[in-house]
Amino acid sequence: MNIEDIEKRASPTKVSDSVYLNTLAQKPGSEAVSEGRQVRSGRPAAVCLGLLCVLLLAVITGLSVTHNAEREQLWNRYNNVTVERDQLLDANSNLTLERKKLQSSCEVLTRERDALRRNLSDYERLFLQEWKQFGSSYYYFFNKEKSWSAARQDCRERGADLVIINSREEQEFIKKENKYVWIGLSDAKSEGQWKWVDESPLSTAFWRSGEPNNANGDENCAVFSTTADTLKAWNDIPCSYEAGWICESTQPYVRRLQ
Ligand code: MAN
Ligand code: CA
Repeated sequence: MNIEDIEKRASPTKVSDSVYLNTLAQKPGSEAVSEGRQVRSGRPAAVCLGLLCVLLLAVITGLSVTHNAEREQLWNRYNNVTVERDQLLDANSNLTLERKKLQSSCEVLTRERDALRRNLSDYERLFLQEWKQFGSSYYYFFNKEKSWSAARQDCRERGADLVIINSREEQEFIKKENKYVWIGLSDAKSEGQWKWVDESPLSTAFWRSGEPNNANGDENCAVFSTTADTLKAWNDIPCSYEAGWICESTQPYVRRLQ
């Protein structure tokens, strides 16, 4: 028996210790083997991870570029909208100003219209007071004296004209005033061709007996004279003579008399 055998017998644990130690001594070697396998299997994963990172970076970069472009567009639109809003605000305040101006001029016009309406009703009253109505016409008998042309001018300035007598009834209506007045009848343009001031020829005539006689070859205007016979009242006399006159208007409004 040698010393080693003695030692094995004396402390059998030592043997097992030595086996244990050997086992321990072998362990690092076995770990290195398994690590080598791990490195070999981790490489593709790392490559994949790298690729993923690159892909992610590319996606992030792309998104960032897109985002920046969109932000730029939005910013431009925001600026445009702001400019448009300012323009609209300006236009709105201009319109508000104009509306106020129009409102005030409308008020002025309304006041003027009301004043004119009052004036008009005054005129109507005056007109009805001073002008006599017969049928569909209004008549005014002037006592002042003027030539035939001046008398006619006076009527025309009032929106009327010298009277035109179209019927026996109208003749009778005028006769009632029994005044020496011009009527709107003349043959100044063509001797013997008697025409009313509206250029119409005589439809019915109420001349005095023996008239018209164109005395002295100078009687071209007709006057309504104060005779006893209602239906024989007209005479021709020189147009330059002065007489009263009768204006006739078919319009309801005639300018205020002086
Ligand atoms: C007389 C007549 C009329 C004439 C007048 C003129 O009355 O001769 O025919 O028109 O005078 O004033
Ligand atoms: Ca005459």
